[in-house]
Amino acid sequence: MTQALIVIDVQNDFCPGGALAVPGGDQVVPVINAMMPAFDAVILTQDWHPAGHSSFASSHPGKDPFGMTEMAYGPQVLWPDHCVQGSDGAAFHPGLRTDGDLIIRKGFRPAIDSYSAFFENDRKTPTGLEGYLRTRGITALVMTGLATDFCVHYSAVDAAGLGFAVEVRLDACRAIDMDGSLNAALEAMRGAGVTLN
Ligand code: VGL
Ligand code: ZN
Repeated sequence: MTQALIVIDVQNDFCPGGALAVPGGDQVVPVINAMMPAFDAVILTQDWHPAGHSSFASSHPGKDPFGMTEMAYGPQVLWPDHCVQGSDGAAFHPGLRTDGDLIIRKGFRPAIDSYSAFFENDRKTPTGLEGYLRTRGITALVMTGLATDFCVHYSAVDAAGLGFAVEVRLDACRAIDMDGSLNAALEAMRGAGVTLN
């Protein structure tokens, strides 16, 4: 079995002081760093939005962050401006080891958000990660990072659906938890056959 560690969106904007801070987001950094040496491959993702991205509430006059809108592909949460390409907020947390094998960026298409590391929020545009993993013979994934209830959740469910063995390490994740989104995410991951540890 070839096993990869997937490190989702451990970026400044998702850590305390950031534009879309996840409570305790920075606490995952030492946990994830310590996990890295045990894996055949380490893959990091970066949320990577152009300025004025359609997932930003600021792009929808009259709408507030954490409200909802309707996109061409369905309902979409509106977020504060975050992880703008090249900004400090989009950089990895300075304490995170980034000497992994691959960094994959997502959410760069102006009209589509992307929570999952595999498919964008239209649920069909691929990021390319599946091909990378398959061509490297990787069959098992351990997922960590931010946020448990959004990007980790969608990445884990997609990976399980693609046939990878998926474990989420909850001690290496933190959640946004708006309107019960953490419990819903845990249920969805369990239902998809993801192991929660
Ligand atoms: C994320 C909301 C918006 C995440 C990214 O990384 O979980 N959440 N963009
Ligand atoms: Zn985002």
